[in-house]
Amino acid sequence: QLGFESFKKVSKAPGKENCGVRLEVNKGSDLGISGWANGAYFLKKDFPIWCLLASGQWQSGKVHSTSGEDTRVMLSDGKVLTMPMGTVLPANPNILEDTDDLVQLSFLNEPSILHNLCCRYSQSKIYTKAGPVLLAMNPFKGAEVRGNELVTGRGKKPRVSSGIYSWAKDAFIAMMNDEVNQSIIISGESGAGKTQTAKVVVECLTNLGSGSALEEKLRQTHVILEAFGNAKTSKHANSSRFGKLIEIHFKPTGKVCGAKIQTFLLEKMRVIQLARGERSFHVFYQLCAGAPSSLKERLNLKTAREYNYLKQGECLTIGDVDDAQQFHVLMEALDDLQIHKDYQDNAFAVLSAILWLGNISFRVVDDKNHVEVVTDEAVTSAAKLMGCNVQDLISVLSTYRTQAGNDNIVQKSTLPKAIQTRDAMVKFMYSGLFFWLTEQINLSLEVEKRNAGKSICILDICGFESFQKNGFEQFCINYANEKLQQLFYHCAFKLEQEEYAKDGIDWKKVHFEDNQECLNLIERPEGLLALFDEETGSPKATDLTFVDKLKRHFFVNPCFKGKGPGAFTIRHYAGEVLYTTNGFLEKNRDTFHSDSLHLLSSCTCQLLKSFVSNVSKQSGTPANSLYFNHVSDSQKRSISSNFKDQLGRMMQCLETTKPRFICCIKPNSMQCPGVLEKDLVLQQLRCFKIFEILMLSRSGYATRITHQEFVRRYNLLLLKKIVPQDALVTSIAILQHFNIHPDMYQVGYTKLFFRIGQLAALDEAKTRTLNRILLLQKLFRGYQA
Ligand code: AD9
Ligand code: MG
Repeated sequence: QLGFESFKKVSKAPGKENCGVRLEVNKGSDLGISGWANGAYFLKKDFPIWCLLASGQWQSGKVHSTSGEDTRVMLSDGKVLTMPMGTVLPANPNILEDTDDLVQLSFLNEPSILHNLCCRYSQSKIYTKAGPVLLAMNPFKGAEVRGNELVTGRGKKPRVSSGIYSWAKDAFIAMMNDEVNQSIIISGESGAGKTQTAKVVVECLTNLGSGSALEEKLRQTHVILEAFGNAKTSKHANSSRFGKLIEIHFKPTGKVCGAKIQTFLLEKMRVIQLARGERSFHVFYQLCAGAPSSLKERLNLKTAREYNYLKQGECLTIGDVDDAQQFHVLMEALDDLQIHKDYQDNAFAVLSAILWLGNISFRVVDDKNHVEVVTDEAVTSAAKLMGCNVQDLISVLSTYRTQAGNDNIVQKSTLPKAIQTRDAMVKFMYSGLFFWLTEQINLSLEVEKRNAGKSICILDICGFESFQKNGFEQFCINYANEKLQQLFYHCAFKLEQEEYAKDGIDWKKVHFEDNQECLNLIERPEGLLALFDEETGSPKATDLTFVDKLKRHFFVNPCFKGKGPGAFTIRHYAGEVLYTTNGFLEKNRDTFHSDSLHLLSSCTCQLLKSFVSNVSKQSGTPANSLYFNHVSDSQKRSISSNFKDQLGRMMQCLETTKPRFICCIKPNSMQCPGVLEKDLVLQQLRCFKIFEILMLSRSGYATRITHQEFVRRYNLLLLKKIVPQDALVTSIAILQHFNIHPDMYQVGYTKLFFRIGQLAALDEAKTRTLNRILLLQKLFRGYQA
């Protein structure tokens, strides 16, 4: 994998006598044990190998004989084949078959890595480390089969697999030792398991911080946010249609002391528009199916199939999901988080009002397509639930004002304009409700006042999406994923290698292709977003003129391709996506009329009123705020510009922490337990650049620590104190005292760099020494007594 290089010295790899050697390459750099793998070294009789068959599949076998360029191999099924050079790769000894860290593999090649993941997956071992990254394979089955790797938390029933528990513990320990806020970024495509993994991580962290009350509250938080923010898409029946950042705060002692949730990127379009086979947010169906009869009566609730907004997707139920029962689970969660019953009623009234607004019909009254609102149950129910006058609602929906000199002229709306006004109001109401809920949840989670402690945040956003038809929403989601991927590459490769260079360390540089080109296409000053904004602001522009503009500008851009009228493709890090621009400009404008805002502020429904005051609050949005779902006329900012700013802020926020990454992998597209489609998994591993990360981990130094910190932590291990108190000198003395092999670390100008796992050995020695000291003290006290 590193290419061929000549070498002059071969030595055994320490501790790996059976499966590896070290090379000193002519340039003087040290390649580590994988360096010899691509030579013909392994092509000797009976060596285990992988063969690339004509079908494109890798099959295991062993070397039978070699002659010239060709190798005779015996496949595992007994067939003997002659394989040309380059189609045979070395396989790992069986003992490494299900190692829990891929860095441990003697041979890092695609078939070996896939084989390891397959073996582990078949044993329900879903978490595997790939150097600094944790891979999580979606088991598509319940918690009871989380495998035979269960751990017991502090005094709690075992729930979580040790693979993820110890990984989360590393973040916790790093926060405690290094006193740096940590973040855990969970990525993966839609349905890969991000949200479930986020829940498991939260459980581990609250458990580590002995916060069982908070853990329970956070569990109820997931229920509420999933009811209001998840929906069935064509790919995933419980897809998150928003992003969330969960901050867990700890006291300096390590005890959990509170949490905060920020939600963002809510796909509010889903309330008004559904693709076939998809559903709106779960809560609507839950409310219709599960509301007790008194509530049903108060809200004048019908069944889901009677509402236009819900029935347009032609999909009202999900497999064996019982929406009515889910409603009771939701009510319980709202109660547990102490959201006042009156507020709950208000929130359900807003939901019911939204559904009735969707049933309002318009009558065309002239040949110019002007409309009037049909005065029926829909409009009267909506007005009643909102707490406004029916006539006021009718006039906001069917008329608009223009200014002629000093006069306000009221004109009738056309049908599209009336529908747009109504839908904009609905989107505003729903996103307002969602934001309000997040605030309520936060009130309940802040169990103790913030203190001088640190935090760990967990990020879970909508995964990368590529449907047959992709619109504005997919563009936003994929752009957000592109940003996260950039942070991932940045942390995993760029920063890592820059740090080696800065500290004067020798290492083998690993080249990788990042996604900067795609982000440039989207973000640079003359890029796609800038052109999008230009068109959005131009009254004459249409979706078609927008695509034409893109085609002209990005004619030669390798990440962009124009596709027929009104469509284009972007080559994302995770594959090419075809976008159809129908509705792009209008969605981006997101016009929300000030008349609608006035109407809502005059409603007797307190919740609706508060949404309006939140908009004004938002004009002075704090720098670290992540919400941006309310947009009004007055702000005159397109959704995409807001989106870009918010993403930028989110990135800044994450960059102040030490990010760690969990890459969720979807093993098959049918969402079946136990099935692993190798090509699908391989494609995801390639997107995450797992192979390159492993190469870097192998040749690099995963752990680093300043000389001062190292001395502070391990000085007590030195029996004889060193007199000149230079940190660097003391560091080296400690290393020598413990006979740490020189291959396992490098001494930089300011820091020590260790290979993976080395510091753990020192930590163990420290614990042993401390225990001995404690025992001696005890004995001494006993002796004195
Ligand atoms: V999306 O981007 O929000 O569309 P996610 O969040 O990546 O997506 P999710 O976590 O919701 O996917 O997982 C998808 C489905 O896989 C879940 O509904 C579960 O049925 C299943 N899953 C995922 N992870 C686990 C797990 N650790 N244990 C059991 C799991 N089932
Ligand atoms: Mg999700």
